[in-house]
Amino acid sequence: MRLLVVTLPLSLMLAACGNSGDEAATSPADDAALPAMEDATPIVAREETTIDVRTTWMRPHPQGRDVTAAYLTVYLETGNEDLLVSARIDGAERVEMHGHSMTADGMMQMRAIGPQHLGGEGPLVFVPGARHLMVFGLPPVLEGDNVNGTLVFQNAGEVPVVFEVRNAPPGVPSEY
Ligand SMILES: [Cu+2]
Repeated sequence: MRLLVVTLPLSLMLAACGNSGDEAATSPADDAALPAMEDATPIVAREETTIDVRTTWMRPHPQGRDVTAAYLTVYLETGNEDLLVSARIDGAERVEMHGHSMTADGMMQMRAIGPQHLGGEGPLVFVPGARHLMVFGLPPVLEGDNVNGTLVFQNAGEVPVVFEVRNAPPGVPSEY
């Protein structure tokens, strides 16, 4: 799997990822510095499931950028397990699932992650500063816009979602 890595001091990480400011910092040299982290796709039983997706929101594009981040929480409503394989957003060139990890020297890395398991461990949470969707090549969106997307699950198939464009997480005043 291709790795997309941004290494920044922790203090910059929220701004970098939430506001998508530093995707351009990625370089092959960063990849070489990465510890080996295999994205072995979990094996998930084939079964019928139903999925409930909540708290779907997306940040407005930072000025002059075409990269932003989107967030959501996925609940398994019926069934034992499923796998979130990928996500699409209407009008975007591509969407990657990203995660963060801390290196031994205290740097945060943001990297593309593989399919995400949904099951006994509770809901699959995508929030600022942690697992998130990175949205590339979407024409600029503004607070108040709604953007359609699709989550692709192994068992539940394609689940449509609507991302509300907000400056702050739902429930937090947007001056936050
Ligand atoms: Cu990211």
